[in-house]
Amino acid sequence: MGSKQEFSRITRRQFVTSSAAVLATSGFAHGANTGGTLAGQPSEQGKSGGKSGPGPGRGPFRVIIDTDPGVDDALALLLAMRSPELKIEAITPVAGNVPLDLTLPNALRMVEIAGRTDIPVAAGAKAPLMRRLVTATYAHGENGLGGAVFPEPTTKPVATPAAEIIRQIVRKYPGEVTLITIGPLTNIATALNSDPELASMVRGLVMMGGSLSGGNITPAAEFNIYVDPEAARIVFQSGIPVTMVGLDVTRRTSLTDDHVRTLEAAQNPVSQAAAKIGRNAINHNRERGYLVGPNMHDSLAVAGFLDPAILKLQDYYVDVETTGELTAGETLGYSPIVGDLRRRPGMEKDPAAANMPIRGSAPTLASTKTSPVLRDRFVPNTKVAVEVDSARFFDLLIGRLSGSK
Ligand SMILES: [Ca+2]
Repeated sequence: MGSKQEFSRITRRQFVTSSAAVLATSGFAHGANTGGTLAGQPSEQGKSGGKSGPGPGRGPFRVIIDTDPGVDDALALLLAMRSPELKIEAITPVAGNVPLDLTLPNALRMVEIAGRTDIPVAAGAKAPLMRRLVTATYAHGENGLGGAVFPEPTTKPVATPAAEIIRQIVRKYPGEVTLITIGPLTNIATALNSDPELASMVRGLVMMGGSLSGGNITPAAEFNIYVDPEAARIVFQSGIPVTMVGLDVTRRTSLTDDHVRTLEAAQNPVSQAAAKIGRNAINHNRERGYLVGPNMHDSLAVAGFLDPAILKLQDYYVDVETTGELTAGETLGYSPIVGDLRRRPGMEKDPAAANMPIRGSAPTLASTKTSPVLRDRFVPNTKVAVEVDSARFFDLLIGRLSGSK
């Protein structure tokens, strides 16, 4: 798409979202979660103050889950498929934790285990937009499920490729579909690139990805953004209201032996599968000497969408480092009220705070650029999860997977 066209679209959408975003920030500043609804959630949920729990009778919300299963993806998918609030229009596997020839059958396995073969599974990208695929078998095992073995799936993916099915579903239900992305953003960026109007028809995007407090695959970058930073940048700059559920909160969600024992005790196929994957993941972490985890990164993005009270959100302008030799995939969060350049409390309500310029690196002598200023004003494009109620999260996750909630 043309950059000029893209920019005007972004600007329009961001103006629309910015007023609501300022309200969200002020709600957070008062220690309340009143404005902290996740992108894509209907306004009724916002009015509830974010305190009412999930349950039948709310929704259903149309979602597409883009995923690279993946240990925590598997549990996130099972959680989603056990949640009556969600109308899952499609599951779109992408290369990430392991190659597509594993993430695709792993997604199909989860659909079969949950008895939800009614959900279309559409094969996505085999490689990032502009980079060689880097996988995370060190964390997810060679099969992507931490070594937990399940039968070959008999269900087949639909013929339509992931990016195309995303485009078709969003166009079929304009303004209704929330994208829940728990892998690299290649499929989403491909869909957006194929259809310049698509972003304006997406209700919201809730991602597991990014971090404002250091990475996990490099000191700078979180894995999903690291794998395809160019795709992530397209998403953040698309104008879609984004909720970023990153390492800032997901690294506070360690699965424990107690959780797994609860799953093991529940006699249903989903809890048994989740227990097997969880048990393997815990053992794998111990063998490798990790002090924490395994973290349930992806399940937290799904759970936060189901129950807004699990996360506290704060407005940021988020951009992605794409050119760094060591830092590609780093997410940078700009805010007038956070960090060393922050204003005094309450100042975020003052329009002057929005005059904070968005700065990039100092221009090099070889560059034609003369100023580091990328934008002359602060305009939020992302709600970043900054706090998590981990107990509430695990109550929901383990409750849903074990069948008690
Ligand atoms: Ca994932």
